Amino acid sequence: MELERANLLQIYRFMRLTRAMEDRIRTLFLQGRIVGGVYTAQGHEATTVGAAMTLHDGDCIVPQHRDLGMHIVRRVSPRSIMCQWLARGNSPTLGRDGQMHIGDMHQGIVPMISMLGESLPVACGVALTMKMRKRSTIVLASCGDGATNTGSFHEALNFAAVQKLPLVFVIENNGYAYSTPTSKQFAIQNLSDRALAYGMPGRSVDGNDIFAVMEAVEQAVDHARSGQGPALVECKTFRVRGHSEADKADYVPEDVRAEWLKKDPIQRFENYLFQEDILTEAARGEIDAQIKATVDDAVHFAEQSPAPDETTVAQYVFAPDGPIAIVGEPGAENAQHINAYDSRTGQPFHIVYKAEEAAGRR
Ligand SMILES: Cc1ncc(C[n+]2csc(CCOP(=O)(O)OP(=O)(O)O)c2C)c(N)n1
Repeated sequence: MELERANLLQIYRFMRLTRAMEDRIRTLFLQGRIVGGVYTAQGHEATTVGAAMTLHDGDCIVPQHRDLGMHIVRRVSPRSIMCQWLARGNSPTLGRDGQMHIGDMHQGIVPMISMLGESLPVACGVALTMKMRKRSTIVLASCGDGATNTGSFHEALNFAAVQKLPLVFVIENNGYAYSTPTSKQFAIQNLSDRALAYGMPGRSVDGNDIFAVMEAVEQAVDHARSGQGPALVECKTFRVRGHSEADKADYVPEDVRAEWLKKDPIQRFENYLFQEDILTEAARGEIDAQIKATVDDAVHFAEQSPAPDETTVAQYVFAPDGPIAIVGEPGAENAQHINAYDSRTGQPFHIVYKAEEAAGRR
């Protein structure tokens, strides 16, 4: 993949912003300003940002709980993300959730399902829709190594392969599912072997190397977009912090941690940019300042935003009666999800079917 200097710097900014947002989220948690759990992905930035960078506008992502980097690449605003973590009334979930369980069909982001693996059959459904509508768009769905041991993961891979869906699976193998190491989860070396078993190409790459991730995911995306069906990429990475901020991760042997810390994805990419004279000390200083200003603004905006209105607590909890369907193309300007609410107005979408369309859909 040939990348312009400007693109490389943009990728660097996305990775840095992802980490800076998470650092601030942790601080807010320690200050008691964020309630609930905080799940971060320090160390995953090459995987999350690199994978999302390979997509086109109109493609769809189905991210998981550690994929803040994918949301950043898809231009979800830091203000909106901070409102979500601080559970403000104008957050994407209108204050009903305080983690990365967010999505926006206008931006082609399907909100994750908290139960591990369950988002993957949904990703199949979105990809099947694209295929049936003869679109050139694809879906990229991610999950952790732990999620690959659920039945839904295997059903999704099988279904996607049989149906030749335009779907790319990205596994973020960070060595642990909570405290369970991969050696206690499965008896194979590479999770990409599972792809081969279902009849789709699979590759395993260094998930801390942005170039390796982008090259492999781009190949998988090209495969899916060209109508040849799904593909899988396993990105081997490391979660530097605990499963959540409540977890000290003392089950990770010190030598394992030390080895991975030497391979920090942002530091590696930054070294490359300096070596190639793409980044200078002055430019890095400017980027530092821009990122700090963006994060400060997001926190300020969220803190000024209203708390959720308690009189609406029972609203938006249950699906409205009627058919559940995506109207329009996922990721397209006109995409609407009948079970979703517009985060800007807090109003449910009003879906009006034309009679003949409704007949065709049911
Ligand atoms: C079916 C199911 N079991 C358990 C959980 C609780 N849980 C949430 S994240 C997690 C660890 C997931 O590990 P992995 O899939 O490797 O992703 P990682 O958190 O390491 O990125 C667990 C056990 C859950 N959400 N769903």
